Amino acid sequence: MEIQLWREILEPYALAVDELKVKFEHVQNSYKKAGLYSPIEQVDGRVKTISSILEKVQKKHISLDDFEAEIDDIAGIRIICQFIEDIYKVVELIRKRTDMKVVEELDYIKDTKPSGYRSYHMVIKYRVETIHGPKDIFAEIQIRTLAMNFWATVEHSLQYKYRQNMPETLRQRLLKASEAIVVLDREMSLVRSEIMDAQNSFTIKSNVVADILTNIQNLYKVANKREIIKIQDEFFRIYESEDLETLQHFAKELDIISEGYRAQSLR
Ligand code: 0O2
Repeated sequence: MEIQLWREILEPYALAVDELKVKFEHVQNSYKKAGLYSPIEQVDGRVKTISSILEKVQKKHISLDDFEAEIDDIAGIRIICQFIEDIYKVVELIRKRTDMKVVEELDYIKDTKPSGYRSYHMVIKYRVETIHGPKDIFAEIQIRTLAMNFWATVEHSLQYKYRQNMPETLRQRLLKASEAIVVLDREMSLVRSEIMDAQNSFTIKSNVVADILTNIQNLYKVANKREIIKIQDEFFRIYESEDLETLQHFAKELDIISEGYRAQSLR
């Protein structure tokens, strides 16, 4: 690789990161729009810096000419989940996709690294379209819980600070913290269904409220003001009662009223 060309070489990887981020964020939003609990909480992405690539090339004794084939995390996506169960749902979801091919899977949750690092890694082959034509590249997807991410972020900074010379006391402390994360994730899994229910209800309620407000806004254009005020007062009354079922029923009735006005205006 000619060093002066590195920006150009990394361009398809930047494109892949952008595309993959959009795709996984779309998955997250699709769940939310459907009023469903999303196994994806957050999506991040980055292209490995040239200094980090050079470091890996040196560490792994890779020829600079082969780095694209040998380093599979030049494009990196991180998917953060709330619960361990969500990680395996996301893994299934990725396995089923037709726009990326899984070429390697490493379960560092079941086989925790000696450092205490836990995450699910998937290496995918992904095609990007460049001005020079299509290019297949590797990308690494790291899937972990919020708690695992907290640990990995802190540990990564310390690794960077101490390189190979992390003091033993600190290393032991990080291992202990990693074990605490295992317990925390396990405890959180026990309340998962409660949390999912709460989050589902919240998403459903905000979707229903958004639909009602859109309908009321549209009614202002066609219905008389007295009727709209009556509808609005009824909405506030039901909203304050916090009864989701009644709110959903009200939304359906409002749909029928709006549909009636729409049909009238077309005559
Ligand atoms: P960065 O800065 O995250 O981009 P190996 O050297 O064989 O152990 P390899 O081939 O680099 O590992 O692949 P592996 O093990 O799948 O690790 C790839 C990435 O996983 C790392 O990228 C880290 O992001 C993360 N990772 C792996 N092990 C650890 C760990 O012990 N602690 C933390 N915090 N993260 C880890 P890089 O290359 O470190 O760089």
